[in-house]
Amino acid sequence: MNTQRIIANLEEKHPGESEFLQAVREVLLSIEDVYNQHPEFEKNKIIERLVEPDRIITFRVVWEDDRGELQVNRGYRVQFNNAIGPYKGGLRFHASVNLSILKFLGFEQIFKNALTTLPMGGAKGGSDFSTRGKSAAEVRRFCQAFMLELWRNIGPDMDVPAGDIGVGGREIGYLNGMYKKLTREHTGTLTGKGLEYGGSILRPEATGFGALYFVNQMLQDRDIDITGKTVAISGFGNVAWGAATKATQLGAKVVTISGPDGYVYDPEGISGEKIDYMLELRSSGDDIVAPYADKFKSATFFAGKKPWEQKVDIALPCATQNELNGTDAQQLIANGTQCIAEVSNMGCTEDAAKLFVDNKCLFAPGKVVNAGGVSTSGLEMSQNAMHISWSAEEVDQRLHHIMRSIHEQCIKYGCEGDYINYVKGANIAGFMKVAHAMMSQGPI
Ligand code: 2IT
Repeated sequence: MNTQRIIANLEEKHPGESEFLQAVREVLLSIEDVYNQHPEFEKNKIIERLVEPDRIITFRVVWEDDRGELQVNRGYRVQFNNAIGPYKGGLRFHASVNLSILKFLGFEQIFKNALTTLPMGGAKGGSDFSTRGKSAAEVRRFCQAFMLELWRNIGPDMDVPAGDIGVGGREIGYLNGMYKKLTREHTGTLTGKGLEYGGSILRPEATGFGALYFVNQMLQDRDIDITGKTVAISGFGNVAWGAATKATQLGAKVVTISGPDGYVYDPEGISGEKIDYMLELRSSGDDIVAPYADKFKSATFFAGKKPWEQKVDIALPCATQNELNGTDAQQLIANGTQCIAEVSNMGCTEDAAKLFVDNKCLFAPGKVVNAGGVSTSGLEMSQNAMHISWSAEEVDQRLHHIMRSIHEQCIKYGCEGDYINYVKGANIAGFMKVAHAMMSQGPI
């Protein structure tokens, strides 16, 4: 494979899509050697096919705000690759959403989903609509208008959306309600549903819980005990909440959370009612964490700063893409941080990720660390298909098993002497599965 040529072609074709190009570069550079050892990949034009989505659907979403004024947003669904199963991936509602971001997320989702061991293809969707500052009625009207267009393109064996940033239980409820109304079928076409209408127990916690199971595996592999370790978490949404909950349960001490306004440092640990307070902060809709430091006197708020400047043992970006840059990485390395795990998708910039790998840090990428979320969505699909529901123990056991299996795949493909290159391991393992599935099914 001529990686440079493929990347140059893509850059020429999609000049503005910086996030998508970044995600593609990371995968191609990881798999280059393996790819060149298998001439059948080249012969089947696997890379050229993989970087082109199966299809992209864009649509207009018109909804009425509380003043009676019409608002127009753009909706998207990027159905990237269904070689190993129905399209699967979240919906992101955020003002920053554009095609580059959804293509990067959809591309990452292909490999992530392949690693989960479950039969799911890769997709992503969403809208440039932001729930911030919107009333509950506005969010409901938007979700209904969004589904009015999307419903023909999804289905339980075709494409199964879920949540992502800005799309939680409330939004999935409205989306599912409208889908059910339009199709007259109650199928498992969305995941992240409420427990009363087909959702899986543990799905809200799953991304954060799975991430901590994975981090614990990474540490145990190096004979490091997580008990008593300090943890910096960014973000304060559903993923950060799940990660803080499980980190605390495992005996670690979470000392930061963050929002667009800055971060709070709480040396006494963010546990118990403080974790519950994160949910309250989130549901206020203001998207700020500063009130935490007013409520809990042990905490200090740092306006406009990121938590990576604090000296901690474990760093967990849980907010959004490229939230940890090269300068942050240098700071973490200088502080002797023992483990950095991306819980957000592509949480680290390219130079930050490269610094961690070059310095042989214990570092893992989002597509393995956060795979517990979509895995539990896959388990929700299984339960829906069988018309049953599993207990918390059953789901948690399966989640554990999946995260262990992902870790093993990283070791299998990522061993470089006594260093485990999780980026390389994840990309090769995911790629091999998808490439073989594509070749078995012909040039389509
Ligand atoms: O990034 C992700 O894996 C998600 N937002 C979850 C996707 C899903 O289908 O549960």
